[in-house]
Amino acid sequence: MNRFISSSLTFILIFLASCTSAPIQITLLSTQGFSLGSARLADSSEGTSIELVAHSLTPGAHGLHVHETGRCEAPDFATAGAHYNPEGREHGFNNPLGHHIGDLPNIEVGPDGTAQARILVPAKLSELRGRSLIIHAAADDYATDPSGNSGARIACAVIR
Ligand SMILES: [Cu+2]
Ligand SMILES: [Zn+2]
Repeated sequence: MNRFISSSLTFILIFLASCTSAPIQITLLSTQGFSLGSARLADSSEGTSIELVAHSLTPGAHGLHVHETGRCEAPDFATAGAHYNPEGREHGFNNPLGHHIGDLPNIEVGPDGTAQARILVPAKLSELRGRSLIIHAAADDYATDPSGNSGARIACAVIR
């Protein structure tokens, strides 16, 4: 039920955003430079909505974050820096000292290696420009500082 309500709300927010701002489309690249999907970002009254579509991933939960620097360079996307954290907090929704603005819910990859997600980030799109969106090899545990034990950075997109 909660899931239904939140996805309905997200849908409405995306609809409203589509009336008021020009969304941007970004490409998620693997460390070898292949496309692993894309994301569409749009301003809304509540922040920025992200509509993500990905493929060729391992099934299961994968961490997803906004990282502070818009540089996706091989071999490991370390150039993207830490999670976007303008409020100087620790990592994780379940951390009493959390969480980063760049912390996002895990994406669920199906048995066919694809995933779709709609997410709302509590920051204006203009604030996210020049940063990056990253998918990790493992799930974010929502608690371990600074990155939720989510493993390697496997896909990266510059938010232009
Ligand atoms: Cu990350
Ligand atoms: Zn974080």
